[in-house]
Amino acid sequence: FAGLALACGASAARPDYAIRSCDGVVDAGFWFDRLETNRTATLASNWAKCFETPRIANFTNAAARAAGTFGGIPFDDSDVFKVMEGTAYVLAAHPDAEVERRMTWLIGEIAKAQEPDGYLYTARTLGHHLDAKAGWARNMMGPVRWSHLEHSHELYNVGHMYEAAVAWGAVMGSRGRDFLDVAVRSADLVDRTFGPGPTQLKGVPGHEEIELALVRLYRATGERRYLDLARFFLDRRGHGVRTRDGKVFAQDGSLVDADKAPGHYAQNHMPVREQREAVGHAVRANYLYCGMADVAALTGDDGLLAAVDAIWVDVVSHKLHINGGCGARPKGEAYGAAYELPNDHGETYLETCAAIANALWNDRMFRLHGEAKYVDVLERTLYNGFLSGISLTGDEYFYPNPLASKGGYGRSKWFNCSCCPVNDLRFVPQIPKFMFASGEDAVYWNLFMSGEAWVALGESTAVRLAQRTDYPWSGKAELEVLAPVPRASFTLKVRVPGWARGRPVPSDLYEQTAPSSASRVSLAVNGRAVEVKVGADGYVDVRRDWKAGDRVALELPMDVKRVKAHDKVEADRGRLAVERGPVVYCAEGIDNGGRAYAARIPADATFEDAAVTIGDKTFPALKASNGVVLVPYCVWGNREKGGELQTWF
Ligand code: FUB
Ligand code: ZN
Repeated sequence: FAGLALACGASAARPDYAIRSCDGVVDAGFWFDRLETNRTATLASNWAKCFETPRIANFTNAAARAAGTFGGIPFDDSDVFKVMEGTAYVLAAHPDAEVERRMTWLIGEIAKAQEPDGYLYTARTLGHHLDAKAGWARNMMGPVRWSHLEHSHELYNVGHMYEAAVAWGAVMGSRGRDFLDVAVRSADLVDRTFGPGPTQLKGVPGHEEIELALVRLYRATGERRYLDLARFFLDRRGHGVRTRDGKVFAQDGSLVDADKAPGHYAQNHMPVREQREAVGHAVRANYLYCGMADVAALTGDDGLLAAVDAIWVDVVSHKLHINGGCGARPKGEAYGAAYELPNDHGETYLETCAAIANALWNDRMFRLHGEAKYVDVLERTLYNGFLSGISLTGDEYFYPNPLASKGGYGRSKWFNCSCCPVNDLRFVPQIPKFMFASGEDAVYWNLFMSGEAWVALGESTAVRLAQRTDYPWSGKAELEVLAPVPRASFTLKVRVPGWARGRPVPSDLYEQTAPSSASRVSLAVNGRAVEVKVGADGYVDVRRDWKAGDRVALELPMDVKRVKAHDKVEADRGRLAVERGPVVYCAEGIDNGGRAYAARIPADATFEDAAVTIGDKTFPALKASNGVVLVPYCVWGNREKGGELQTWF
């Protein structure tokens, strides 16, 4: 690792993320239900749609070189890759010969669809760019390869392919080599084509994704060129647009209105190292920030680190919706200005993909810095603005996730541009890995979900941990040490969520109106109380020699909290939101006589426990003393389609 850091010309010794993720298995409770629904319903619905629409046919047609047969949008290839990535994760835990056969067949078709030099982009292979009747989708592509990168998604698509191939390789071992070979052929072509050399192209992907994917491919293959290429793409952004005093200038030197500046949409307005604010298309942005964190971690590049740290502060201080969603503006699916946080359907966006990318980014920020504030943002996103994106049946989806609606908005089975449903499929199986993490001499207990994991400590020690909890409906969670091998002297870092300490987000963007309930957090080891002294990193440290059978009991007070937004947030001014634990509550028309949008709850209302039944499940609800019924925001819209919604009262 030291050699690697030196070889990168690292400015600090940062050989990789300081903290490692752990593969966990969730086996009961809240997330188990969602994982099972993902496996049994979302997977099938995604595959069916990819077969019904031309998405998979585009690959089989490209494999047969059947020119003129392309259907859909050029970035539809990425939907298939995301489905394949999600399927790989599902198969890892639940082998299924039929699904494995389908994957193997499709990988074969993709390999045939790939052109001999490694180019893979079915729209061009099928000649869609030459089809005069093709309409707007044809204009997404330039006349020749890589000539219209702002919109072609040529690099974005293969980025998702690399992620799928790495996932498949991890599940299948040497039997997964075919897909990795496709990825390597593609990455080698991209590496030959783009780079600093005099004959190489200098363009950047209009939609980031390949940067983080190249890092994954580097990790899977050990091929250093892929990491260098990721860094090259990062460093090429913003080239040609000069900045002075924070102002943006066009290439001819004229001052440009920041919002209309060329490149803002794709974070291409200034070099990434100079960027300090989140701008533009939110999915692109959040994938970019993931790539910046990855490259910073692997190279010790402090310039990238400073930029991504500052952008994170900008998002959590000014641009994060209460549901953890990102991207306030429907136009351009983009981040808005500071405190521009509209709530209503049609006025806000909060794409499910942006929430997923936000979660992936915050996991990386946590692994860079080891602070619980990043997990607070991750958790808020998971339980609210991400999860709302999928129906409880697992086969209907939101693309935008508004916080209020006058009616008429509901989930759909699919979209023409269907990036979100396929992203859900690949993201849900990754959630268990956020449960625990490990540092050199510490285990981080980050998220509360029932399940087990092996946690590696250093190179030679592993600990098996299990947790049991009804979180997020109960604040009690119990951790059991199942197997320390061979020794287990380490610090258990117990996260005390910001919401339990009067700090719902790591900024002053939202605040609770009641005093902090931190004093009522309790922690015990083997039945003996431990002082709850939360460190500056957001954890209570419990250091001891751990042995099998040790038990840690955590209890977080699950009071109903009222939350107020910063005064500068016009959309929320004079309003309060209601939360309990990590869960944001909302009012739906169906529980409130059809009217929820204009529902009012007095600021001093009290709440009593209630329940709603959705399908065969019962969910906790709240009944305000003036009669308004609230349900967890993530389950809204599951009983009535197109009903009214309100989250800020
Ligand atoms: O451009 C590909 C995907 O389509 C984006 O990530 C989504 O926001 C949607 O625009
Ligand atoms: Zn999406």
